[in-house]
Amino acid sequence: MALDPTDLFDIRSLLSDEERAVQDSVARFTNERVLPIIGDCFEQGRFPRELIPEIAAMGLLGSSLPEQYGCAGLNGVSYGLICQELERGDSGIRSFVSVQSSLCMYPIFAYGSEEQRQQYLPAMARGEIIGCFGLTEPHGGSDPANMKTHAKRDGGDWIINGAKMWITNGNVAQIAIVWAQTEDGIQGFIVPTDTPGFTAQEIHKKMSLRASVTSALFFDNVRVSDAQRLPNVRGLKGPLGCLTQARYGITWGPIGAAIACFTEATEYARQRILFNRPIAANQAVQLKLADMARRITLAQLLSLQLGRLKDAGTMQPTQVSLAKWNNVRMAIDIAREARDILGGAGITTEHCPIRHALNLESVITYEGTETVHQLVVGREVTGINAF
Ligand code: TGC
Ligand code: FAD
Repeated sequence: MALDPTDLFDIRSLLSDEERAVQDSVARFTNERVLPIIGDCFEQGRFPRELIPEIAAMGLLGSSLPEQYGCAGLNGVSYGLICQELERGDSGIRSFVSVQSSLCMYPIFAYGSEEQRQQYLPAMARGEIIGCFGLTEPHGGSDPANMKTHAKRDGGDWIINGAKMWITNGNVAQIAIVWAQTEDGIQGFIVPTDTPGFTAQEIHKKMSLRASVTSALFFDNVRVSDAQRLPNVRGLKGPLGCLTQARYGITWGPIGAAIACFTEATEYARQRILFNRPIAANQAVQLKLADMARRITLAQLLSLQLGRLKDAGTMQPTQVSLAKWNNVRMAIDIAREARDILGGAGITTEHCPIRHALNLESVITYEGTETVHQLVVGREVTGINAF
């Protein structure tokens, strides 16, 4: 029996019926709603906001959070498959869902008060309130411990000053989860984006993640009440805990981007006739395609096992770092190689590899650069901190 080139080890057979159903419904959404428009969105530098209600109606926002907050209550593997199928469309669509789910809803769920959960989570699951996550600052994102943005107590309020940089959804969001230095260490605040003193400025001229909104945030004496502070976490482990959730999803997403590029390159290579035969008949091209299939298979196995560890409650941040490093590197290499197999045709957005390759330049940088994740793994295996 012929094998599925995008699932050579029949990893789908390891999924539950529910996980397969989630994957199929998101795959359908990507095929029918994302793929027909995404090349134009990328070219125009436009995030397709019109998809938000459908994404919400499918239960993709905060999908792993409990049903009592209006969320789908899915497991970690299902969340991973959602990321994979969305990023098969475009990293920008997956980014939107990652930020809303893992970086905004998750901290409200994990570190927020019950009132905050009730106030925000159901509306965020419905897509009526969109969030952004402000951790990175202009002077350097890899070292968030060196944060300059600060919040000072003023009676029952807090006054926030500072700036954040490269913030996904910044100009789309109604609330920002803002991490700020306080007298008691780093704390998180839910800041409505219409609060006086808050400004979001969209970043233009991007050559990557063009179908996503990226912004700089400025805080000029932004006053929020203590009820807007996330009460149940202090210190860098707050934002890093959110990053672990989002990075987990990002280990899956690039598998989708890689599958899209691999599929397009394979079809093209079978049809493109040069020297009187398809270019796929050349050993040099087959080696490239076989290597893509090998690397995709390994990444799929890595993420599935990571998801099973997550669902068992034993997943460790170092494991997430290794998988983020491996899977994003796998995808960016495949996207570039696929672009090459398409020759000149590969440089236009008529074909997906160049768009994915450019997007993956962001994915390999955000949520911890490749080097940061290599050093996390290096620290684990040597016991020596190289940061
Ligand atoms: P260290 O000072 O040792 O630890 C501080 C505390 O945090 C705990 N911790 C973690 N907790 C949960 N998850 C993790 N991954 C954690 N890593 C550390 C740690 O146990 C400690 O807790 P405690 O109780 O002892 O205080 O910090 P470190 O040396 O581990 O961190 C250094 C380093 C470089 C790894 C870290 O700063 C880092 O990861 N830097 C990269 C920053 C980053 O990834 N920024 C991403 C910004 S958000 C983003 O990019 C969104 S893009 C989204 C999209 O559009 O899809
Ligand atoms: P820097 O930290 O300045 O790093 C520059 C270079 O130095 C990198 O190559 C890095 O690997 C290297 N380096 C740093 N430290 C070391 C070391 N110790 N040893 C060796 N090499 C080192 N942030 C958010 O908070 N929220 C968001 O929603 C968000 N969305 C983003 C969306 C996009 C499209 C992009 C591009 C970024 C986004 N980010 C977001 C920011 C992202 O997390 C940061 O870009 C990333 O953490 C790296 O920070 P930096 O850009 O300041 O690079």
